[in-house]
Amino acid sequence: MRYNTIPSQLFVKNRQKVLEKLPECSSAVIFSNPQMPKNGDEFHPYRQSSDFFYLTGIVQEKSILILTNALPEKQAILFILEQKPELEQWEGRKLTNAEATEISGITEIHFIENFNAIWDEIANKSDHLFYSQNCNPRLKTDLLLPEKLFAEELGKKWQNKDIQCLANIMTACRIVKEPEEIALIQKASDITKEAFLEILPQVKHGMYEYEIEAIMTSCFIRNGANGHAFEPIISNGRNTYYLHYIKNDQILQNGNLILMDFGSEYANYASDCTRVFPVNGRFTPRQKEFYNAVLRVFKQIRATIRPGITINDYQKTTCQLIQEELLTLGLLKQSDILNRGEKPAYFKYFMHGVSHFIGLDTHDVGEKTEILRPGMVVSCEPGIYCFEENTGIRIEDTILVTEDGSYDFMGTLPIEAEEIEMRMH
Ligand SMILES: [Mn+2]
Repeated sequence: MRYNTIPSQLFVKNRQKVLEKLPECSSAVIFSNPQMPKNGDEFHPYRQSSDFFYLTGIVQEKSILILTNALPEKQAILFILEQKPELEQWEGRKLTNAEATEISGITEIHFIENFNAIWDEIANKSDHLFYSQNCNPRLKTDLLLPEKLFAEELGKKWQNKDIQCLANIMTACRIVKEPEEIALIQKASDITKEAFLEILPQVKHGMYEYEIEAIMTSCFIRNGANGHAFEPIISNGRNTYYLHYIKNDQILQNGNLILMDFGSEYANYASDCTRVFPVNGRFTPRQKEFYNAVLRVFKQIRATIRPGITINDYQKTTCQLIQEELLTLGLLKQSDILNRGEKPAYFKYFMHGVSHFIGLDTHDVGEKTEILRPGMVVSCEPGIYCFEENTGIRIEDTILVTEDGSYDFMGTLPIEAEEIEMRMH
C-alpha cells in the first residue's frame, strides 16, 4: 500500500454505525467496484467503491460484504478472491484471508464462489434486504453495474421481503468524518499544498500547462498519494473561464493568469484546492482587482462556515457578496440587478455552487440542505468569470466544520496576491 496502515478499528466503527441504522432483522450487501475495461485486454487503474472502502478498507476487485443483524452471531461477512498461484504470477499477489482480516477487522472470510449460497441463507432469515448503490444524483451512466443487476435480482427472488437501497444510510454515516478520516484528508491536503509550493517558482512563460501537471503528479506520487483526486484543471488566459477545462495543453502566455483546481487523493481520501496566479509572477492592477474581489468573498464565506447552517444558506450569502463585488468591478450596474431576467444578473459571472462535501469522493455524499455538524468536510470556492476580459478567478480550500466554527486544511498555503507574487520570484 502507498499509504500507512489505517487502524482496522475505523472500519469496525464504520460498520457499527451502519448496523445501528438498519432496522431489526436486516441484511445488506455491498459490492466492491468492478474493474473498468479500458481497451484490448486492459483495465483502467482500479479504484475501490467508496462505500466498500469505508466499511472494509479492502482495495481489491471481486469482493463482497454482507452486514447483518438478522443473525446475532454474525455481523460482517467478507468474500474475497481465492488466492491462486497461477493467477497471482500474472496479476500480482491477492489478499490472504489473514491479511483481509488484519485490514478490515472482519474475522469471517469466505471465497467469493460461496457468496450465493451463504447470502441465500441469510436473506431467507431477514425481513429487510438492502443493496448498495452509487446514488450520486449527478452520476449519469448507462453502464450495467453489478450492484444494479443484483438489486433487480433481489426484487425478483425475494418478493415477500422489504427491499431497500442502502444509500441514505451510507450518506448519513459517511457525511460526518471520524478523527482517522480527518487525519487522512489532512495528509491529502498537505500533499496538495506541497505541490503548489513546488510549482510556483518553476512557472515560466512558454511552458505548457501539462508541464505544470507533470510537476504536480510527480509531487503527489512521490508523497504516497494514489494520484489526483479528480482530473486537475490547469488553464491559462481565456481557458480560465471554462469551469471544467482539463485538456491542459496550451502554452503559458506572458500577462495571463493561471487557474489550477487540483487535489491529491491519499488512502482514497480527497482534497480540493484552487489557486490563481500570474504566468509572469506579477498581477496586473486589473487582475489584482478581480483576484482581491474573489478573495474577500472567500474569506467572508469561510468565516460563516460553522455548525447549524447549510450550504444553501451560504450559497445565498455568496451570491449577495459577489453581486456587490461585480458592481465595484464595473461588470454590473444597479439597473442590471433591478431589471433581472430569467436568472439574476450576477449569474453571468458566477454560475456554480460555492461548496460541496469532501471525503472519499471529491464531490462526497450529502445534500446542500444538510445542517452542518462538527466533523463534516466541505469546500469553499467562490469565483468570478468574465469572458470579455479573459479572466476566471476561483479560490478554494478544503474546510473542516468544528465545534466552534471551522478549520482550513490548507492552512498557511499562500492566498494573498502579494504572498503568491513573492513565492514566484
Ligand atoms: Mn471543489
